[in-house]
Amino acid sequence: MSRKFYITTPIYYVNDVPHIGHAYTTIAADVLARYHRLAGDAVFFLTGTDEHGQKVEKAALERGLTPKAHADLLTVNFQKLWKKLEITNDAFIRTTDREHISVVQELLQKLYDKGEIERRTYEGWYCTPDERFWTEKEIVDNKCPDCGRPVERITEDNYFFLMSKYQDRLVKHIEDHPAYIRPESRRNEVLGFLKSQKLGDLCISRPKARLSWGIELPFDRDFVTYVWFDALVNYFSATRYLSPAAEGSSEASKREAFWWPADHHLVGKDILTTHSVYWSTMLMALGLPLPGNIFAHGWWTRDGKKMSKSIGNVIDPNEVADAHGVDSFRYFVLREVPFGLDGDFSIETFTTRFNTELANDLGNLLSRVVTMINKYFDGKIPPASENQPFDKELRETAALMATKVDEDLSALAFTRYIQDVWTLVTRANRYVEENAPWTLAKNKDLDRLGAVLYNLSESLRLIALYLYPVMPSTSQKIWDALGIDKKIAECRMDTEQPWGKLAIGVAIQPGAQLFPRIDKQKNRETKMDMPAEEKKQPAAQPAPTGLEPIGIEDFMKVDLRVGKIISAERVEKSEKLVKLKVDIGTEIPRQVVAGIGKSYTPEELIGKSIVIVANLKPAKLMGIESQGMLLAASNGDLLAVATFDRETKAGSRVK
Ligand code: ME8
Repeated sequence: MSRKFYITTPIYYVNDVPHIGHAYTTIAADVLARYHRLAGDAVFFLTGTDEHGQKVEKAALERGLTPKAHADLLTVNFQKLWKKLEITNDAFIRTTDREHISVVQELLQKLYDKGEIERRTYEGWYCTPDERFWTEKEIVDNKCPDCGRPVERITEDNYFFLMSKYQDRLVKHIEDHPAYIRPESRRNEVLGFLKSQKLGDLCISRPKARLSWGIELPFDRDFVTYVWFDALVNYFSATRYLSPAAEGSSEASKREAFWWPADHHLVGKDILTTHSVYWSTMLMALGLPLPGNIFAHGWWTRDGKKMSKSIGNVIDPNEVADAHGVDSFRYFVLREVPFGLDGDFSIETFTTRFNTELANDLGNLLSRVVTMINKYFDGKIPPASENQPFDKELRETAALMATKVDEDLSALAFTRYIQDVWTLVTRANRYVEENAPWTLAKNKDLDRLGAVLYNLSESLRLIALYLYPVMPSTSQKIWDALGIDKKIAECRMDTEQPWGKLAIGVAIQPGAQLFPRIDKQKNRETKMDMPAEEKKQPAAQPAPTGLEPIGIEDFMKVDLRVGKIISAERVEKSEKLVKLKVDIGTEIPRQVVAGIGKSYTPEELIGKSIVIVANLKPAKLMGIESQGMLLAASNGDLLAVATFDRETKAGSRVK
């Protein structure tokens, strides 16, 4: 029976385009998944998108889309990026999946029936963008202590998960399981917090009147569940319907039992509390086993600054990968910063690592070896006929690397892992100097030259095997170049590990240079190392929406019409939605439901000439059909509806 290995990334919000931070967690998870597959384990690697809640609803509204239509569009950005970065996730979960929703409701009902959820009246300060309540003591000048935006006083009934009663059990679990929260500094932080403060209960509902975009509570249809309750459950729900079959059986309960609990949840330090406190106590209340480990890695900045769309300094992984290759990007993010610490991305450091470590150390090693095999051995792997002290040292370095890397990855120490593989790269380069193969060639000592080149080729075979989880394409290229007719992805580490597996006499297949050096000029041309301000202008055109540019023919598919608002009324139980009747020149006016109720009174709207998307498929908002959409711009919290500066006829086309 194979060992199982279940690894997850956070599910990312579909309110923005993916950036280096999202790529970082996902690449790290991919390296572990690939390594464990090589080790022969049964692997389940899960990633996905978090699609409910206020943030997503707001982002959708700003684009004038329904939340689902918006999520459908943005989730593709993540899926495409993962494909490009050669991420081998076994499944991609979306929290709008029917099966996920049903598991969330099942678990909510179970907790409710067990008395773990209670209805209470709650009064507090609410930060809408962050979707959370704050106490009087926590707010600063009527503003959210986290994001600095104004908070609102809200009194409402809500449902609470009785989290506080699990405080002691959670402390004990963390203390008894030293690997539960990693790295150590984060574990101490969580323990420090849990030991010094009283844990509150967790409000896990939102009244539909305030937020409709969420999973309905099965025991009270006036509420949806808090987005974090929904999101965290993804790790569990996926085992039922997205996991690989468990030992031949695809039955949901068998799969759940086989895969749950996860071995690692990889997360950024920003969401450690939700995972270590909310998720752990939710699982305790449900009577489910806790994951093996929650690893909170550090935060990436750009040239020492926080990345933000408004500054224009966000690193787009697509851009780096397109300019310099996927593998070098994967290599850099894991090599540069020890997993767990904060890191800074600068194109200068990227270029230096690329040119010295990838182009010089590794790329040149391969090209020297294959060039000489071509020249002196007719392009065939020469026999290893001798055994001299340097040879022994090289083999010992390879053996030592093999024992160390396993420990490194068990500790999620990616940087150390790469460094340990590099001890063989460095040793092999020294071996070249020590043996001076060009002198051997000049002296016609072909026996020794053959042995030297065999040992170097064999070292490269092993380097590629171990680098494969980090740099899959490069590693395969090295094997191809050495004439090894196998896919690393289909190999087993233990069979490939022994020294001497490289077949003698096989024709090598030299390919293109692995890592052509980057010159600074090229970076400038691709705008990768320009200061953020300089770069912002030209990049800004298609970037703000995160959507791909379209041609005029696509734009013309949107039927925009002048619409005159003839009636307007608020939708019951909603602060935001307004039901409009709009004359668009047709016999029957259109009914349009728009989320502009916080910015306009119905009276203000009547008589306005606005822009309507007239060929949008009808959608239901809080059960009311909307037969079109109006255009509006977001201006902070206030929306501004697009109107005309001259009298226009209802129904005229807007182009
Ligand atoms: O928090 N540096 O989603 P999210 C390093 N949907 N990592 C970064 C980063 C940065 N600058 N920026 C983002 C959510 N990340 C929730 C998660 S899970 C049940 C729900 C990575 O789109 C990092 O992994 O805001 C971080 O934890 C995650 O993206 C947050 O992604």
